[in-house]
Amino acid sequence: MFASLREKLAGTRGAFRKVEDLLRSGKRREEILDGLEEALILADVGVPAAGRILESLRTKTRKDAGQDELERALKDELAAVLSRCPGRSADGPGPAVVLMVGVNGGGKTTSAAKLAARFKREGKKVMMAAADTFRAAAQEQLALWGKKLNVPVVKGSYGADPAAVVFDAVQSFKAQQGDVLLVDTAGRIHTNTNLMNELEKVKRVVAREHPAARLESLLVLDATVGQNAVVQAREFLKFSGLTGIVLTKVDGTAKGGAALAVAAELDLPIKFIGVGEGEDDLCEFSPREFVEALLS
Ligand SMILES: Nc1nc2c(ncn2[C@@H]2O[C@H](COP(=O)(O)OP(=O)(O)O)[C@@H](O)[C@H]2O)c(=O)[nH]1
Ligand SMILES: [Mg+2]
Repeated sequence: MFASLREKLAGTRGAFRKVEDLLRSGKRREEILDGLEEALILADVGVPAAGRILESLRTKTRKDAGQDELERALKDELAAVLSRCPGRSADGPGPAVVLMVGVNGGGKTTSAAKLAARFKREGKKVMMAAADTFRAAAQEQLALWGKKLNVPVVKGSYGADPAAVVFDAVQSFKAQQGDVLLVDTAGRIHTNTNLMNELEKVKRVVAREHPAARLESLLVLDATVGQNAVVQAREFLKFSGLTGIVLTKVDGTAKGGAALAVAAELDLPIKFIGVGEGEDDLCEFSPREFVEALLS
């Protein structure tokens, strides 16, 4: 598992090579710390997070700290940034409804399918709702995943009210006593209604129709856009229901360092990372494991 995460992070590891080179340069602590901030920013960690990490390193390491002490301290700081908002567990008792939200192309539909596969493996009764009614192909894409995973999908018609699709899906979820309902939503909408209002409406429908269900809303962010993931996410923070982040496409990008920028700036826990296009390519996010895979 660890070895495969290391492989999947090959691109991002490349971006962190400068950080490693500095640590192993044999230079004095001062020189290393001076170069480190820039190296972290170049690795897409983000200016605020890089600043905070350096400040901690300066206070927490000894004046004559060597390579090992600096490396250990850096790993601790990176893990601390990534652990800033510990995640609520996605798998508590009782039924759960999980909304996938985020911009088009970020990986919502694929991540919904990956989560469906994951929960199914755990023996849960899983359903999906195709509430992205903006693109006709979006419903079809989820239906195909449903067929492949043998998970029922409730669809609406192209242009239908997403809240109405979710209403139908919740009725059938209750009737069949499902454990997890994954709701794929649109990154854009047909009507003039604001997307965030639309999501609030979907959330209200779930709360009203299935008050016993835990509601989780995962913001799906594409790691390949690097720092822009933070910019993208800000709009979605207007939606009141967010409980966590899925950072996708961490494989094959040099910008996985964006995980640190996202964690530092959004006050939301990263719960999963996407590391490929297949149904098994989703890892539960562990800050320690991520940092060790990145820098060792
Ligand atoms: N390499 C890689 N590709 C991904 C990942 N997640 C999604 N994708 C791809 O990104 C594209 C957009 O994903 P999709 O789920 O349709 O995005 P949506 O518009 O937010 O629903 C598709 O081609 C997916 O196969 C990932 O973790 N790794
Ligand atoms: Mg989609």
